[in-house]
Amino acid sequence: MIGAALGAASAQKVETPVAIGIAVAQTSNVALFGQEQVAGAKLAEKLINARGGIGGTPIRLVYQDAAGDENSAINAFQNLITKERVVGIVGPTLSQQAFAADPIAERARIPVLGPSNTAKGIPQIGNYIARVSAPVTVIAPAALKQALKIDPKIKRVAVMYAQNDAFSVSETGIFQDTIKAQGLTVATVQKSQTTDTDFTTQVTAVLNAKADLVVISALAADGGNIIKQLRQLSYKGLIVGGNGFNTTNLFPVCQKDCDGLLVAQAYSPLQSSATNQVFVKEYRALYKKDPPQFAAQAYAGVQVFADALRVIDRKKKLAQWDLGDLRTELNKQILAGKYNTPLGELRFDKEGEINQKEFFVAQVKMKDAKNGSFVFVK
Ligand code: LEU
Repeated sequence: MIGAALGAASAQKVETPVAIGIAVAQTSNVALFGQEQVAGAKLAEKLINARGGIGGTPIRLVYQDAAGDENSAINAFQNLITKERVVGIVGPTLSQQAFAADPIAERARIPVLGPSNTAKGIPQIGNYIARVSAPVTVIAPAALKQALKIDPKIKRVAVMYAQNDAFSVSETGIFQDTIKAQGLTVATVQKSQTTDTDFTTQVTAVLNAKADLVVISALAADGGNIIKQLRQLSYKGLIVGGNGFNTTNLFPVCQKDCDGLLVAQAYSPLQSSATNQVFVKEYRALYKKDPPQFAAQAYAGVQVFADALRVIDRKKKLAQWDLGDLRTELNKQILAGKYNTPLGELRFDKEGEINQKEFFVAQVKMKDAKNGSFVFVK
């Protein structure tokens, strides 16, 4: 059996408890998001097993740190696939990493559920790749429209984005299209890197462009510093942040300057479904705070795997499956099913793109320098 660990999946039986891989950022700047994903996944494992797992067989989440870069994500995927022999993977955190690591899973025929990958083109990476994170195309416009509701006089919009990040590039494209479609002017487009810390040049250009709205696509550490420097150099208007701003881990970075930031949400603790209300209650009990979007999406990823496995297990007990066959069947079942998750009712189209109904917008309200919350405005 030791030798079999290195061999082809096709000669192996499924082990129990059923191993599901979690390959998200546990280290690096990207852990600002990954921490929330781990929290969501842990709660899913706890609740699923408390309810009898998969027809009596518990699930076991296997964590591999995918950090913030492509190589770490590739290594995490490889370990999960060949050493840990998981049935499927929830991960990685960034689209930038998904474009590098997902093809490995596709070649090995392991189903992947992207928990937070929102760039265009993720499900199209392969047949085994789906996501529970609504794409930029459906989510980005919401916050921009909310900004126009708050301030209908907005005319000139400055756009900023991290040019070394696939998701930020994808998201800014949608933001820019929406700005034009709303009859507004793109006053300037400023580029930065996710590793930058000084944005004086870009912020100065934004001020010179006399923008009355700034729309930013970046990750949390760089994005938080952009906000701070915009305010330090006296930018007074509204700011819309993209998906990379959707974490309270941003608050220690931009501190009181985070106040007023608008961010679209693919999840709300206020969403009224019974499934969500149970999730919110359990999340609060465990972590003493409301569940954030990235936790809810990671939870949904684990749940989709468990729900799909349950359907398969009813036909033939999981322990009797050949691992390779089960992975293929699981992929099919994921795409065929309908799921009542904290994100609402989910399905997938035949490419693995998520079909989700409800979206929200929240505005940051800072209580003091470091503490604040996302207040839902839509
Ligand atoms: N939505 C981002 C992406 O697709 C990741 C998120 C964690 C900010 O890369």
